[in-house]
Amino acid sequence: MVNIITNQIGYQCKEKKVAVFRNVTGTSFSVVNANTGKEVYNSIVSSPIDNVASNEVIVLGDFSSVTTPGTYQIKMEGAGVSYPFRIDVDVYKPVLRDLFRMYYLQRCGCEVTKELGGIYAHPACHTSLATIYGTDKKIDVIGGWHDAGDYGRYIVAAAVTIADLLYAYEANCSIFEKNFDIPESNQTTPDLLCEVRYELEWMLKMQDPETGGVYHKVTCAGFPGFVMPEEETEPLIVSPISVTATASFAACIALAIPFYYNYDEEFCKKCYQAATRAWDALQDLHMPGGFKNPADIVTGEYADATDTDEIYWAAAEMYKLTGKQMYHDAFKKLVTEKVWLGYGWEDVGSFGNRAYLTTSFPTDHEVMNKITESTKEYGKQLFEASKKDGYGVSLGNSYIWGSNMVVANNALVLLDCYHLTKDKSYRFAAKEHLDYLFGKNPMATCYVTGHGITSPMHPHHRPSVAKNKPMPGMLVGGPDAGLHDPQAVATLTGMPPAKCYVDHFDSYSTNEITIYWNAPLITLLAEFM
Ligand code: G3I
Ligand code: 9MR
Ligand code: ZN
Repeated sequence: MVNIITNQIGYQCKEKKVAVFRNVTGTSFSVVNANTGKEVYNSIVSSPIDNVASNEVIVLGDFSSVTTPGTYQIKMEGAGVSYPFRIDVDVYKPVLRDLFRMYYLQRCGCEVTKELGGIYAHPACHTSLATIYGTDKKIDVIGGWHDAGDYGRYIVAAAVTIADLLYAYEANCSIFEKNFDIPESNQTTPDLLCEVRYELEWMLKMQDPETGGVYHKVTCAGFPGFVMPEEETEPLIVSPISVTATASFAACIALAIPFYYNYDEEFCKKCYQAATRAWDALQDLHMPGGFKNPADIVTGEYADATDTDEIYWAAAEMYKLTGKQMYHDAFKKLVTEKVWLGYGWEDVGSFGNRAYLTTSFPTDHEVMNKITESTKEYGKQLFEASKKDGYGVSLGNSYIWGSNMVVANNALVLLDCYHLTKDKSYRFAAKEHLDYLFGKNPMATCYVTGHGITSPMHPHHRPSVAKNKPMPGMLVGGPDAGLHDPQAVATLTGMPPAKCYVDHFDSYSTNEITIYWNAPLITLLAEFM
């Protein structure tokens, strides 16, 4: 077991750099060149920290003053060395490339070519028509990305993924323009916008043309075995329309439209109509308790009892897009009751806030203040939690299913706070969340497949299991103290929360992957490249 822990992928030259030491007695450490063994820096460690989430006593060593590009290791007498890691300007380029290419590899309804997909190539999958639940009606909902380790396609998951990817693009568009080797690469439209459009086109098909409502998901009745996607041939079923799907659809499409103004006017018009119709449909759509799986469908539920935040997000995006009073009124009414906060498939309030804070249409001074203050307060809470944690993350003891997503999303809140306050300590706290995902965590694992020194080899991801090789560029869910699958119960019972992770293909609650876990990590990376 390694006892000196760093971000395994590396650090950019001028960023702050901190290593974690556990089970050690030494008080000083050194940084050595991994190739020559020559010491380039030495210093002393912090006083001990009792880290409850991992049940460890740890000390920290700051080596930010090492800025010369190279490959290094951290050394402490009697405690061994860390894994080698790089310091350089471009350390995150390869991981960004794979994190983004994952979306191409998750494409449904088209061939993934040998040339671009390697061993994960497959013929067009899920190409049959899908039956609308409870009817004989069949519709074409071919396309989009497979959600996760399963082959379902779910609207709420899609909406937040697209929002994150577009925000990543907005934050740093030049890194997303070309050379990602997707079929549309290097044309006039930037690669990121092409890939996102693949999903948007599918989302448009999920809208009921009659009512404007949006179907919650399309899946088979159950999950298949560990097969490639074209081998899942059970009938496809479109689950009923839901409020969360309809509202997050409206929000996401409204957010996306301006990105395509310069590339495809017709597409923008079509999207505008779709978003407007979804919003209108919401006025007659009520679902107390939220979407629930029909009795005979057991695929992902994305059950979210609270749909007000999705409506809040939709109102804000529709206002930002159109400047129309009715959307403004709807948003103001909701903010008056409560400022919704949070990023993720379940909590989308912060997306709404972001839209309102950046609209070019007139805003209400009081509403603006309320949102700003609440966002700062939320960021401050997360900041304080991360200060108390030895590994620098804001989860406290709460490691839930998809905790790595929470780490990434909390980092986005910290960045929002940094942008509002210009206080750099928020930015550094966000960066520590990135370091955590890339290896500076109690599992000493880089949670992105194919990157770092130790990374998941057995993700709960059907193509990876079918091909017996982990597809690169996927962020796994990470520790889940709830032990939500039999494998987790068998291997993790009694472990401290931050160590409830097992690299086993049966552990879907700790070792699955999803499109909406990669996405906030990409947004976070975009800020640090
Ligand atoms: O929100 C509560 C929180 O209040 C509570 O303190 C905490 C304690 O356990 O639990 C939280 O709820 C958890 C919820 O996720 C939070 O997002 C539930 O326990 C947990 O069971 C639930 O897990 C979700 C899981 O589906 C099961 O429904 C994951 O978030 C969600 O990412 C996952 O999504 C699946 C799809 O259904 C199917 N495709 C794969 C995908 C990833 O595993
Ligand atoms: O593969 C499924 C995964 O995508 C889901 O997140 C998870 C929870 O809904 O369920 C997985 O499927 C398992 C099912 O729930 C129980 N039988 C074993 C399946 C894994 O192969
Ligand atoms: Zn498919």
